[in-house]
Parts: sequence; structure tokens; C-alpha cells
Amino acid sequence: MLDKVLIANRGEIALRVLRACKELGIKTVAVHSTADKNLKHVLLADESICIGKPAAPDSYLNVPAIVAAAEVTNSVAIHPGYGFLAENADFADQVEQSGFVFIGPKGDTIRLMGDKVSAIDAMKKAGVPCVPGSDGPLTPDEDRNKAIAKRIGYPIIVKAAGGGGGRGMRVVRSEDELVNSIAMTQAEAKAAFNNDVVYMEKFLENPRHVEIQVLADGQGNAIHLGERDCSMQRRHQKVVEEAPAPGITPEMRNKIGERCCRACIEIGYRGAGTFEFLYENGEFYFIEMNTRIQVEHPVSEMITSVDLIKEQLRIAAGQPLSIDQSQVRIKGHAIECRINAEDPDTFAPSPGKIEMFHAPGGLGVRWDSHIYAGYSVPPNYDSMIGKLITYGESRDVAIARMRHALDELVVEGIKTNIPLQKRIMADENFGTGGTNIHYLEKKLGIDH
Ligand code: MV4
Repeated sequence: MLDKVLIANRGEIALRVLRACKELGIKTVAVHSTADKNLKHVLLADESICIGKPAAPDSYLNVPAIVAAAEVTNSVAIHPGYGFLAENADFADQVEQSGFVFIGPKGDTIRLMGDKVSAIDAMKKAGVPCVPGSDGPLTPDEDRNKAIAKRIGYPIIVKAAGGGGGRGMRVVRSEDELVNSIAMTQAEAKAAFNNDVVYMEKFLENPRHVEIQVLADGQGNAIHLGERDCSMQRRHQKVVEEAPAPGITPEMRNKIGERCCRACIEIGYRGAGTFEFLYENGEFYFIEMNTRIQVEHPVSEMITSVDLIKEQLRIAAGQPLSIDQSQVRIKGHAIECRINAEDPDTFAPSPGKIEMFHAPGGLGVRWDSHIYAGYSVPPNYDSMIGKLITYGESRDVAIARMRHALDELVVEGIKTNIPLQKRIMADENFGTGGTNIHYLEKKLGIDH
């Protein structure tokens, strides 16, 4: 097993990684900014090192400072968590070139998936179903672009190869908008990602966001842990996630899951990963792959009893997967509500001191968070302060437990989105299940 792991992140995911390391007997090093010296995982880690000022570029994105911290502490591996440097191929390369294990895939794999055109190309070749599209970058040939759009059929969507997660895309509903829309998406992509490559897809009007969790050991073994439904979102920020996705049968799950596993083996994937799909009219369409552990990984853990972080650590230590596909059993239902320090109506961030805190509990209730009474939420980072996860034998039981857990959860001194989560858990259509990616924004009566 790995001897000592440096955790290159903060907040709840840093604590989650620390807990997994402790279970496996791995020593831990926390690196933190000056704003984060009182974080829970910093106080619990075997060693901690301050790497810079609060602004992320001065600390959690400071590659030389993080690699130097690994060197002085004799760490053997670096866990990037999510966000920050987790999907930075150059960071992964630099970590490995400095003699440490990057807990994630190879830099070249991150690069392949970071370019959405090459990602789709690789997945299509591996037999993963994709959205009908341009099958490669658009060229300056206007007649060619019009012909591609005509073949696909309007509406189409123009996306930036360097984008992802909702950045750099534009819907086109008729041919007279096409040339201009391509030029505008290209210009924005050049400015945002310094990459003006764009491609085209059929625009799906009312899909759900369903994603498949995979684990691969880079030694020829890959398994899937079923799917998550992340359709409850606002402005590309997920608000509620659940597993399994309502309405997905075991047959559908096994079919798409096997395709993802085969793709992992074909590209030599290593570590935890997520295949993002749009799901509409009973069909899956691949859009992107995330090469990191994701915020919403706990709902997959709850329905499979697989500890995804421990598996990441085992894979990084060179061990083959501890289980095969026949040992993955999907049982029950899990829901995650992201708890953010934000105004529940305006969504404005609400940093500050937590004056009072009570954690929820009971059977089937999991609270993944670093907060405590007296903790100050800094203004420099993401506003998520915790994840409330409930599990039950059925979706209805998981929802009932979530309602009560949200009532038990008390966070005073700052504004939180707990009232919004209570409204969603009381929503009739959420109760039925299967709402699409536009549902929450329409319910809130904004943006449309
Ligand atoms: C789409 C789409 C409809 N059709 N692609 C937005 C985030 C990025 N990962 C891909 N996105 C979308 N791609 C086609 N061909 C609609 C979206 C989309 C979306 C997707 C997932 C979750 C939330 C979303 C919100 C708006 C648009």
C-alpha cells in the first residue's frame, strides 16, 4: 500500500480522502492556504503545510508549492480531489516526472478527455453511443458546415472542443443563424480556452443528465457501479443527485455500463472515472468523460457498498481491482443534497462564521462535511459546505429520510440553501422521479 499521501485539496473532499487513508493505514499530509489553517482535515492529518495565500492560484493551483510539499514530507502519492488541479494533464505529468504517484489516470488520458472532440472520437470508436454530430472539428468551409447541420437536422448545438461543463456552447435553430453562431462560439472559445476548435451535435431539447461511474486498474480490468441522475441543476451547478436513476432497468444499466468498461480497457483508463450521458426517449448519448472523483460519488457508494476513494488509493498503489463486475450489486436508493453557503433565493455566496451547527443522523443518513460550530466559511472558494446523503431500500424511503435529515440539520450564522433543498424534497414531480435538466430552473421561474 502507499506509505504517505499528500491531499492537494480542501474542504469536504480533503476530509473524505483523509478518512479513506486512515482506514488503509496510509499516512497523510494536508496542504492548505493561509485561510484554511483551521480546516478539520488539516488538524487531523499527520502533517500539514501552508502553501500560500487564500486565492487559489497562490495555493491550491500552485504546482511548484504542492510538489515541493510532497518532496519535503517524503510523500509517495498526491490525491487531487475534484476541481483545482484534478483534471490538469500537465500537473499529472509533473507529479509523475517528480517521482510521485498521481492518484488518477495518466496525463495523456486527461488530455484525451479534456479535448471534447478527441474524447467523442475515442468513445465512438470504442462503441459508446454518442450524439449525432460533426464527427470532428468544424472547418471554415461554410457550405460543409451547412451540409453537416442539414444532415443532423436542426436544432443543433455548436460546442467548443476546449469547453465542457456548460462552457462555450450555442444552440442554433435554423440555417440563417449558423455561420454567425459558429463564428461567435469560436471567438468565445479562443478567448476562454485559447482554443477555437468547435464541433456540432444534434441539440437534445429535454434530456436528463445520467452518468456512469467506472473504476479501472490500468491492468486490463474495469467495472461500472451503475448510474447517477444529476438532472436537478441550476446554471450547470448540480443541486441534487441520486442513484440509481429513476426508470433505468438493470438491462439498460448493464448494456451501457459494459460499453463504458470496454471503452476504459480500450483507452487504458486507470482510476475512478465518469461517463456523462444525455438520456432522452430511452437512449443514452455520450457527451463528456470526467477523469476525477466527483462530488456526487457518495450516492454510488451507498447503493454498491464500494468505497470509491479506497479503490482509487489501491489502484494508485498498483493493485488490481478488489472486485469484479459480478460482485457489484446495486441495492436500494441514495440521494445527495448539496448544502451551499448561499442565499436560497438569490444564490449569492454567503461566507462567514457558523455560529451554531447541528449534524443530522440516524439510520441511512450520511453527512460528508468539514464544517463545525465556530468555523468560518472563507469567501475565496466554492460555496459548498457539505453533502447530505440519505439511503433507503426504496427511493421513497431515501426521500423521507432526506426530509427529516434536512429538518435536523442546523447551520446558523450564514445563509444556506437548506430551504431550497426542503422545497425540492417536497416537490411533487421530484417525488415521481425522472425530471429533466430544465426542471429546477423552470420551477424557480428564472432564466427562461
Ligand atoms: C447538450 C445539451 C443538449 N444537446 N448537448 C451542458 C453541459 C455540458 N456538459 C453539456 N451540456 C449540454 N449539452 C446536446 N447535444 C444540453 C446540455 C445542457 C446540460 C447538460 C447536462 C446538465 C445540465 C445541462 C444544462 C443545460 C444544457
